[in-house]
Amino acid sequence: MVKAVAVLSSSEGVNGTVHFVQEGDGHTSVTGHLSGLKPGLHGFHVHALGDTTNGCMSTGPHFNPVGKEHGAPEDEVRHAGDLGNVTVGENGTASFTIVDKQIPLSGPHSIIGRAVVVHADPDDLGKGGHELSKSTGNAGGRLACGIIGLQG
Ligand SMILES: [Cu+2]
Ligand SMILES: [Zn+2]
Repeated sequence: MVKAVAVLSSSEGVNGTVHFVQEGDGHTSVTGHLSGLKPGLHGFHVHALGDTTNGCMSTGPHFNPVGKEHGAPEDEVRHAGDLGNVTVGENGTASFTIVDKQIPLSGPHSIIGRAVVVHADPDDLGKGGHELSKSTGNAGGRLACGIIGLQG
């Protein structure tokens, strides 16, 4: 069993920890806790690069190893990194578990060394009709990010 963790922080007071566990059947369980966010939906993705030299901007686009358009987690056409939205409650925190089969922790499409990003706005899951819907889900600014690293 491979495990990984990403620690998110930002100067705007958004913090969190996201744990990843690759199950034997190829699915990865993602369990996260975030705080300091405004209530509502926030886009949540794996971005391609584990580079935060220019903050979350340098984590690149959504992880997309097979060259598809942006979509919802349950869609056939989606970026591997498209994990949809997390729901933040009135107290500004979110606790969630996502199970996904396109974000392995080993092999050629591994997400180790890439980054998780939480956005300012909801991800429209490719269906908003905005010019950015098919690339980013029009999820707005990158509020916080963390590099996905192996965990013992
Ligand atoms: Cu993103
Ligand atoms: Zn995407």
